[in-house]
Amino acid sequence: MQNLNDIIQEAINNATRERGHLNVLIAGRTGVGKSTLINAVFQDNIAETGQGSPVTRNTREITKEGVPLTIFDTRGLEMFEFKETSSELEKLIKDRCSDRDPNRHIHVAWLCVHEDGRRVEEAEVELHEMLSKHMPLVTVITKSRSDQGFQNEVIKLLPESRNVVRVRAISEEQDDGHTLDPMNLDKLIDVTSEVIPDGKRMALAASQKANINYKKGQAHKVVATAVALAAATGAAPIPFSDAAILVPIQIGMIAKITAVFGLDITIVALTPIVTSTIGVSGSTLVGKTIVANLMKLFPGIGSVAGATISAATASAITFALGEAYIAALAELFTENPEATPSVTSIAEKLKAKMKQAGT
Ligand SMILES: Nc1nc2c(ncn2[C@@H]2O[C@H](COP(=O)(O)OP(=O)(O)O)[C@@H](O)[C@H]2O)c(=O)[nH]1
Ligand SMILES: [Mg+2]
Repeated sequence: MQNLNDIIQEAINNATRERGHLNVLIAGRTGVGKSTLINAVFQDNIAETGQGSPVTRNTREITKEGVPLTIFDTRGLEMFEFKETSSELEKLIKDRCSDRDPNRHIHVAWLCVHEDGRRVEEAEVELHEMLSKHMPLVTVITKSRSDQGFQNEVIKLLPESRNVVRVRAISEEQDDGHTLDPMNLDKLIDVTSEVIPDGKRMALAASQKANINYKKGQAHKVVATAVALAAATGAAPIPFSDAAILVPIQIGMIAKITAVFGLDITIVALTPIVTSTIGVSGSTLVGKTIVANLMKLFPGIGSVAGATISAATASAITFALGEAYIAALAELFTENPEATPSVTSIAEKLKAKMKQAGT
């Protein structure tokens, strides 16, 4: 029988590997709002607080510990010096995109043009052609407040764009006293998700803070996979004493949901969440205890018929646990999108959600 710590560590390794790493290139003239957009969309104000290092004269690579994202922030792509900066950038892109490790490829580019100017420059047309040869390109119209046909013009002038999205990254006070709220940042995530490789969606869900529903959607997929696995193990009724085979599936699911929400997936962070909800301590050898505890926590769901658990019960408990965890995290993130919830608050919220589901 496996030690709980080992099961949690294995779940963390799998979740980290499956989540992978996303690389986003953000291009556009100085002042169009790239840094503001990055801070509004991604975790932890990464443009301000992240580690930046120059990779070409005009491109910075920005990362932040714990966020599975690298941003390539390009500057100086104005007409002046354009040819030179563009070919340096293309060299970097080719280099990264031919790397054997897909975690090093640049998976998507956002080309930012601002609505104030209502102009697309020749340099931007060329840049869009160059970028779209190597990766899917989404054109972002920043500082949107009044379209006046500009979006259609952008679609015409930058035809290789996979999508054109109008966004507003920060709220804006109008002269007449009312404010325009940030706009379409969630849509930008949905549109980006459509063009990146499947395997990068967990990393996108984790890295961004603008679209809680997107995190939920990716987490639901994790639950569906775990439920199918649980059902398969229970295809022949599981003798109750062997019910521990469900435990790695469920802890694996918890780790992946944690990863999708962009939370810390270290043993220190995950162990209290697992142990406080299922009521065993870290050094406990996992037996039927955990499953028995889960059955107690969800009294309404499934039952032990004689000495066995059916496939239906195995998947029902797994589903209830996964959905309770998603509901708990979604609520914490909705209440406070800027802050990372503490382990204690997560464990408490999860227990409350499990109680609701069980009654
Ligand atoms: N009103 C408004 N101002 C914005 C928006 N996005 C950026 N800005 C402002 O535009 C200026 C340039 O933004 P910045 O992010 O530094 O541009 P960058 O040079 O492309 O990184 C700053 O003063 C921002 O506050 C927006 O959505 N609405
Ligand atoms: Mg900037």
